[in-house]
Amino acid sequence: MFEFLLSKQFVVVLGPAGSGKTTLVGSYGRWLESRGVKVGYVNLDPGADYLPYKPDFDIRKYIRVTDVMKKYNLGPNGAFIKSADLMLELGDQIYRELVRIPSDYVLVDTPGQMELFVFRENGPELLGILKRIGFPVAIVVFDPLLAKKPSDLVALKLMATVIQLRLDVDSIPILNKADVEISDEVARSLEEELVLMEALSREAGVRADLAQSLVQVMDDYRQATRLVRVSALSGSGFDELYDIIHEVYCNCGDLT
Ligand SMILES: Nc1nc2c(ncn2[C@@H]2O[C@H](COP(=O)(O)OP(=O)(O)O)[C@@H](O)[C@H]2O)c(=O)[nH]1
Ligand SMILES: [Mg+2]
Repeated sequence: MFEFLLSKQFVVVLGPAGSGKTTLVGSYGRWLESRGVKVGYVNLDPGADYLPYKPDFDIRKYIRVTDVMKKYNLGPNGAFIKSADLMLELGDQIYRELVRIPSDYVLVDTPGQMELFVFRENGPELLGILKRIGFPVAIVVFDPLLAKKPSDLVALKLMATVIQLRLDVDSIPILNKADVEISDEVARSLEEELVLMEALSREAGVRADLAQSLVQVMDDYRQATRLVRVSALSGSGFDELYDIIHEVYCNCGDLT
């Protein structure tokens, strides 16, 4: 099951604040290690407090949000934006340090404020660095709070698609916190696209049509269309997560 490629694989973990990125990097990394994979860890969140893993590269060595607040006399929001821009100046340094990580499988934790990483320049810049070193793939972690109704699932897949477009990297949307209950309808819609389409047709107004059309478009253009459920706390779903990441890497599986 665990094959090794010649070049480094980077699994870049993205997602909204609080979705469980940092927890997942720690627990998925331990899960891989317990199966004999030598895992490297990268923290790119300058605002991180506690990390449940030992980073091989930690952006906080160069940039800390609390220091940026003081140095530039900024509030938290301004300091996060400034930190994102300061990261850009560290490109060569980051490249040199990432190349030296002695693992072929590297998990990359990203800033809580996903939009700063994706919509400013540091995200695309970082992905460019990773592509010079090896093969990045993005997993986009969502909280089940964002999956109350079937059209929410379409919105989540669409967000992952936007990330794919913006960062030019294959992205895999996943629903974390599988221990938190979701409605039966949403759970069945996750399993079966026909159920999803049928559920969408019952939603009100323009949203139903829009969501159904988006599903069609994403089926045509995305590699991974199924939404994997995992729990970063219990480790449930990690087998499936590993498989889907692997399928995207080798572009060989049936992901629908
Ligand atoms: N119930 C539950 N909570 C989780 C899970 N994964 C993470 N969390 C919690 O979600 C919160 C945010 O997690 P964190 O990893 O810091 O999110 P990040 O901001 O995306 O890095 C923490 O309180 C975690 O304990 C999970 O699988 N289940
Ligand atoms: Mg985090």
